[in-house]
Amino acid sequence: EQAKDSGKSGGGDKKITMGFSQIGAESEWRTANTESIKKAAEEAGINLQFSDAQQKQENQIKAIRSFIAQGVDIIAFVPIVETGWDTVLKEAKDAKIPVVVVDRDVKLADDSLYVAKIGTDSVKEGNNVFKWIDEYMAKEKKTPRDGGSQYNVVVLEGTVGSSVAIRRQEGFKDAMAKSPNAGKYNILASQTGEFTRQKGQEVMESFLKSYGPKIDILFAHNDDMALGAIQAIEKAGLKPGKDITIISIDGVKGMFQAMIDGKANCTVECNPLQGKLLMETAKKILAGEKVEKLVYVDEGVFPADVAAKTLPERKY
Ligand code: GZL
Repeated sequence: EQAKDSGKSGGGDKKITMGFSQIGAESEWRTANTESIKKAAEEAGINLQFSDAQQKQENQIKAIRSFIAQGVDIIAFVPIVETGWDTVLKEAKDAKIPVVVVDRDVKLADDSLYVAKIGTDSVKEGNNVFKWIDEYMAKEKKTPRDGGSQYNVVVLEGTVGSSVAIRRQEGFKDAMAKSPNAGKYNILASQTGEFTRQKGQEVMESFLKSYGPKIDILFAHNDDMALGAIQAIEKAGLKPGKDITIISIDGVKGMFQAMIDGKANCTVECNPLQGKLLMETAKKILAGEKVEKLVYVDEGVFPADVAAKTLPERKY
């Protein structure tokens, strides 16, 4: 018997309408993520209703409610923080509108409230950060700046409560705990810089005031905060990338340039180009095809010594 036509497209050739709630424009990475989604929607012939939440979860919830009221065919969103989504996603399910989670994770009582998650493995990114640091400090035979027996580390964390900040920190600490060199590292301070350049600079200024001469390593949860911190380190009369070893996550062009300038040491890629996979997944869902619950996009690790060669190939 012909499945009851819910009036939703995907089966026939009626244009698909997708409601997309993006968190904002806080970093070069986010901008690239947005561009990728808009470009992919256009190429896929999908009508994109795009909403920018200006970093507020309540604006995302409002946007999702308006997509439900509009009767879009499918909803996709980047959850700025991982909790607080159960009610609004239940409303989408009751309205028979499938939901795809993009980039960050949600924590729900009932995982059936979303059909698929497309993004990156934040724990692995955190693991890669520590593994690179451990190899680099050994290879460079660096001595701790305070003459002690441990490398002192400061951390600029991402948005409080975001799955990415929680998992990157977890991955970093797990890899450290598992390393035979765990005793060589001491996390002096760890505070959110909200993924922005401005806040990263401000928090690094406070770290330098409290611990300046002791800091050996900066781990920033994203490149934008690292770029802000580099300005603070220079203002304090120190050499970023030399006095303080700097590693962050994303792999944006600005960070490649900083490495070419000798002011940073490594970036762990987190791939924002998720638009094409999202649109393909949306079409499959609306055509009634089975899709993977969780798909990770590819990502690598880029130390300073490959930065100049790699920069021309970078797409974001
Ligand atoms: C990572 C993404 C993070 C980036 C930041 O998956 O959610 O948000 O690392 C961005 O640059 O602000």
